Amino acid sequence: MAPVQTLDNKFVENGFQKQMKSPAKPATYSDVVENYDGQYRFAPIQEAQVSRAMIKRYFETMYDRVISDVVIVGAGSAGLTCAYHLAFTRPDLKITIIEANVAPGGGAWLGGQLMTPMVIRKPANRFLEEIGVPYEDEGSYVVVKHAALFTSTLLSRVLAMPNVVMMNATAVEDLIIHEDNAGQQRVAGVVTNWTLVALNHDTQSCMDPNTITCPVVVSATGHDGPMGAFSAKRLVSAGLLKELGNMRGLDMNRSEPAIVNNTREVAPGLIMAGMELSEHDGKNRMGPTFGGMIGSGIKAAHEALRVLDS
Ligand code: 48N
Repeated sequence: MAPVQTLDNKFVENGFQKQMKSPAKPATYSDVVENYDGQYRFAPIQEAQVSRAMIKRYFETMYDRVISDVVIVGAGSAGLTCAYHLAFTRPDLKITIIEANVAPGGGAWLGGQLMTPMVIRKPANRFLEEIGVPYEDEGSYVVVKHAALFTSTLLSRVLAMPNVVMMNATAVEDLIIHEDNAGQQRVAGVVTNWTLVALNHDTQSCMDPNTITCPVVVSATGHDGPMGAFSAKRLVSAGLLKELGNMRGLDMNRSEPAIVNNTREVAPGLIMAGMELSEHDGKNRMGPTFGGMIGSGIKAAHEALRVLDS
């Protein structure tokens, strides 16, 4: 096969690529166009290589994470902030995020009523500085130009952490609940299935789930969406919570401190954060301001460490 030019002028011979040292500068589109000889090509590949590259990695990870140190249910602003703080604080922990949507991020892609700017009340702006999200300072609050700038930056930081695995398009459809010798029930992991399966159980005969066991589950499944407040509702049906508190009317000044200060272990082995906690406790909602999610996520990380170390 004739050698072809690649991005940084290196030659590929017989389909085997010479070990390429990283280019002095990142290839830019103009480099590609300048090198373009009218026949821009890629190094050759076999379809099976692509499939095996995905299958090997995904199922090795899945096999490894059936026993995790912490499972975080829900990759919204609270769950992702918890994952970031936990992974940063304890790089030794195997942290597994289970997110039902194909696209993680929950409700934090937009600021409110489909508008894009995101409001975060001080002092939660310190977290923006920590992860590198620019904002406009408006005195008692800050405004991020687009909510997706916050969420995509946080997601990239979390997914770059070597001890974090995220399984999106995967739903938690039950909790693993063990009973100790004293008869106390304790959450000991999650029951999972592909989300498309979880949403279609009534179309087929039983499509059994999978399990992930862990000593601590952080549930941050939000207050709306196809599976909102999942664990809070499951605690009621499992007899571990008498009744759902149900989220109350909007009050920014009451809701945000309440959600941060009440983030806690709501049942042995289960920590609840974010708007799911509003549903569990019957606390107010805050509407389009996200500092409480950040604070709750960080508090949930501290709670998870407390439970792990107890
Ligand atoms: O963004 P959410 O919904 O939840 P939080 O608590 O991280 O953030 C809430 C926040 O976006 C607000 O609602 C704002 C502050 N508004 C407040 C108000 O007053 O209206 O993320 C939850 C994530 C979503 O991505 C869901 O897909 C996911 O959890 N999820 C699940 N993932 C796996 N298994 C499940 N059973 C499940 N249920 C929900």
